[in-house]
Parts: sequence; structure tokens; C-alpha cells
Amino acid sequence: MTNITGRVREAFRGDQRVDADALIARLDAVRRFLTAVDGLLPDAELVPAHTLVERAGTRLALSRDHTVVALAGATGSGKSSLFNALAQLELSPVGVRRPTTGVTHACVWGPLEGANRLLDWIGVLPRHRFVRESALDADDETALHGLILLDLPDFDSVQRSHRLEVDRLLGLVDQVVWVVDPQKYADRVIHDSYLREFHRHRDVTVVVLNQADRLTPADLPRVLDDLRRLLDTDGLTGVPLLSTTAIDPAGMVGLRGAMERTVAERQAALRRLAGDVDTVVAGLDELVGSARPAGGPDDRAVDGLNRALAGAAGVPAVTEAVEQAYRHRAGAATGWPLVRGWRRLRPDPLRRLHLPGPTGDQTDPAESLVAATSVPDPTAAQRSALGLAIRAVADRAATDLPAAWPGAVTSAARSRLGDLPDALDRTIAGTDLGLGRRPLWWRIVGGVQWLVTLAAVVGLGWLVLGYALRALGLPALDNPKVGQVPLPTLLLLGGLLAGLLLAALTRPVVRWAARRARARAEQRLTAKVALVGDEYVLTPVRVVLGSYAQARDALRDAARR
Ligand SMILES: Nc1nc2c(ncn2[C@@H]2O[C@H](COP(=O)(O)OP(=O)(O)OP(=O)(O)O)[C@@H](O)[C@H]2O)c(=O)[nH]1
Ligand SMILES: [Mg+2]
Repeated sequence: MTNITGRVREAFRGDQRVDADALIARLDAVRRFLTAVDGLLPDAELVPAHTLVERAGTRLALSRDHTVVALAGATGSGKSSLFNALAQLELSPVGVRRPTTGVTHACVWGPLEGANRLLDWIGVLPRHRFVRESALDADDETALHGLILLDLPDFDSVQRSHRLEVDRLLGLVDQVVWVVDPQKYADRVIHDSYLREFHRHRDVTVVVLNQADRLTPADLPRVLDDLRRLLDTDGLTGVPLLSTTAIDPAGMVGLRGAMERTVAERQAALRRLAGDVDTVVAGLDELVGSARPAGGPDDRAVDGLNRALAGAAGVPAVTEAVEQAYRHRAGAATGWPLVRGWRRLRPDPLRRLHLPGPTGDQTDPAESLVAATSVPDPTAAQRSALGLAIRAVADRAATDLPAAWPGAVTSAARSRLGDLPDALDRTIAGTDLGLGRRPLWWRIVGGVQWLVTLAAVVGLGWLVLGYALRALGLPALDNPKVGQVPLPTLLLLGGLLAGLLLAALTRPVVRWAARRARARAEQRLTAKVALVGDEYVLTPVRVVLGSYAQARDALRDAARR
């Protein structure tokens, strides 16, 4: 992956200074990265970053006036001899039998107090700590004041504990002086397992070819050239390479000078940590890509999700019921009054679903929490369609993300799946389906229906009364006529006909209005269901995408030297 850390990885900074504040800002960026990805990426991938943040915090809080330099190398290369020669005391046993040094020894130049907490943290036992007081040598040693030199066990030891100790300490010290000897300088262990691993710590790495006295003056430059070539292959181009002779003070001058410069600069601790940040950032590189990901799930996938949610929520069943309920209610309000009562006996289709009844009353919100409706449960097909739609949302949202992230996005999209059925049901129950108010035209038509029915009843009554009087031989009523037709007959037949005609004319209008009511309800329900999808599916996805963006920015900041 070509990315942000490439530049950092390749540049050898040599004696470039590391600014403490800039380093702290980079460490903060690593911390921000860890916060952003917490719970989203596998913990195992984050161990080095957590270790760095913890170690760096402690190292910076401890003495910054001390520089911890470790002598590391294969057994018999002369680490202890160099340690003693630099200290000018026999502090660490030098042996013929191998391995000799089993525990780390430390020599502190200057007072021990400031160094003790550092050595406690590094884990050097008090009985293996020595002090090189400058008082003994007048001012000879002041140039090394602040140096804490460690003599490590051998890393190629037959003793596993030695190797573990070395590996632990190499992670903590500020600078490493790799000690090799003419016999073993090309050994694969030191190059493959150690030097190569330190290629991001070139500016705190020194390589020493010890026992230079064992080589003829003609061989020494050849061996040094060969070693330099091997170091280049290890990625350690440009690191200081010195030759030393531990048994001769004159053979120590170069190394001593290098140490004095390191101590004077007070940069090793910062450079080491900067190298650690480089290593960690490079290791995390795979986890974040360089392309800026989409801000959220794409529209097509969201449309698909909303359709699937509407299906699972029973929106089609509810809208069907709305259409029927409209017809039912409109029929009851505008139908022929003589059959209206019979219509009312039939249950309201929305009531059957436990949705707002004929008066448009909304479900009590408190009641709707437990909910709710009797909308049929989603079928297996609807459930699997919803699962697929959620997956599609996650897949589309994660398209540009590196391999570590799609899993986190999918988990986020599914994280509230269990809460969805209740939420959808509550939403359906709480949606105003638009049947709350009776339209004015229902009332007008209903009123006219009553009038014509009343006319028919009056006509009927009039006729019945006329027959009754005639049957009893009483004087007949005076029946006025409209044209040729007697008025009571006209009232009766006209009323009946007008009622039936009005009912027939109203029916298509009701059907059309019912379809409109259905469309309106569908729109409202879909909008509400989409809000549920947004809250329960899309928001968790957006949170992960936001975390990804934060992680990416944080890592970019951490990579910036
Ligand atoms: N001729 C010569 N002999 C040396 C030199 N440095 C160390 N030696 C000898 O090499 C042997 C091993 O030296 P040590 O200092 O014990 O080596 P070490 O790296 O500490 O070995 P371990 O503690 O076993 O890891 C000893 O006999 C030293 O006297 C040197 O520069 N020249
Ligand atoms: Mg030793």
C-alpha cells in the first residue's frame, strides 16, 4: 500500500533533532487512533501501539537527563569487556566460559538517584547497578554524565532466559550499541533477527566491530567494508560503524567519543521513541487506507433498506387496511342511511390491526411502548430480505475501506437488529395514517342522504295515512300533485331514487379517495420507517465510518515527523 508512512520509512534522519513536543503530539495521535478504533479492530493488531503509548509515556515521565545505552551482541563478542573498559572498572564479569553475563549490569555516570527510577522501570536489579562517580577522576568523566550503560546478556544464548531478557531490554533502552567480533560479524542471527528489525531506529543504532586487534591492519578495512555492506542490506545504511579493541584504551577512543556525543545531545530517548512511533505507524498502515471513504451509506442501498424495512414492518398490510378503512368509514358516513347501520356492524379494518380507529384516535404513546399493533409478523422471506438489505448497506459503505474494516461496519449495521421489530411496530402504531378527520364532503353527502331519506319516509307515511283513512271510511286527505304525480308518491319514490342515485355516484369517488388515502398513508409510513432505519442501521454505520476517518487522520498525524 503506498501511503503516508512511506516517506518516514525511507528517510535516514541521521543527526536530525527530534522535538519533544512534536514527539508528544505524535504519541497523542497514536492514542487518538487507539481511541477511534477501540472495539472495532482486532486487539491483537493494536498491541504494539498500546505498548508504545504506555512505554513512551513512562519513559518521558522518567528522567530525560539520562541516556540509556545498551551493549548488545552475541556471546563472546566482548560486551562485558567494553562495558568494563568504558567504566574503567571490573564491574561485569568477563569470562572464558560462555555465556558469561546472565543478568544485565548497569553503570551510571553521575549520581545514582535520578537514574534509580529509570533502572527500576528498565528492571536492572539494585545489586547490578554501579556508579561511575566523576569525583574519582576529576573531570575526565563529566562528558559522560547522564549515561546509563547496560551490559546485556548474549542474544544467541543457549539460555532462553538470556534471549528474553535481551528482547525485553531492547524495547526499553534509548540507544543500542551492537557489538560484533571478527569471527561472527556475519552470523545470520544478528542480522536477520536483530539488526534488520532495528532499521527504523537507525539514528539510535551504533555498530561496533570489537576485537579489532585480532585482525591484521590489512584485513580490518576489508572486514569493515564487508560489515558495512551487510548493514546496508539490513536497511541500516548510514549507521555509525566503529572498530574497537576492549583490551587497549587506545582502541576505545572512537566508541567513547560516540557515547559522549550521544550523552551531550540528550536526543537518544526522543529519537528512539520517534523510531518506535515510525514502527508502530508502519505496522498500522495496513489498517487504514489512503483513499477518503464515502461519508455514509449510498442512496441506492438506503432505498433498498427502506423498502425491506417497510416490508418487514407490514406497511403493505397497513396501507391496504387504510384503503379498506377509508371505504368502510366513507361508506358508513355517506351511504344510504337505511343500510348504514348494517355497515357499522362490520369491524373497521384498521381496528383489526389495532391501529387508530374510526374516530382517528391515536394509540396512547405509553401503551405504544409495549406495543402494539396486530400487524402480521414479517415472513421468513421479508426477514431475509431485510438481512440482505442491511448487508448491502454495510457492503456499500465499506467499499473503499481496507480489509480490517468491513467486518466492523457490518457488525455496526447489524448491532441493533434485535431492537428493530419493536421499533418498527411502535413507529407504525405511532404514525398518523391521515384518517383522523372526517372530510367535509362526507358530511354534506351524508346530510343530503338523510334529507332524501326523510322525504321518502314522509311520502311513505303520507301514503300509509291516506290508505288508512280510506279504509276506515274517513274523509280522504287532500293529495297535492306535482304535474300528474301525487306529491306523497313523488316524495317516496323520488327520495328512494335520489338516495340510491347519490350512493351510486358517491361510490367511485370514495374508491378514488380511498386510493389517495392509501398513497398518503404509505408515504407517511415509509418516511417514519426510514427514520427507524436511519437510527437503528445507518447511524451505527456512520459512527464506524466516522471512527475510520478519525483513525485515518490520527495515523496521518502520527506519521508526520
Ligand atoms: N583480543 C581481544 N580479546 C577480547 C576483546 N574483547 C573481549 N575479548 C575477550 O573475549 C572474551 C569474551 O569477552 P566478554 O567481554 O566476556 O564477552 P561478552 O560479549 O560479554 O560475552 P557474554 O557475556 O558471554 O555474552 C574474553 O576472554 C575477553 O577477554 C578485544 O577487544 N580483544
Ligand atoms: Mg558478558
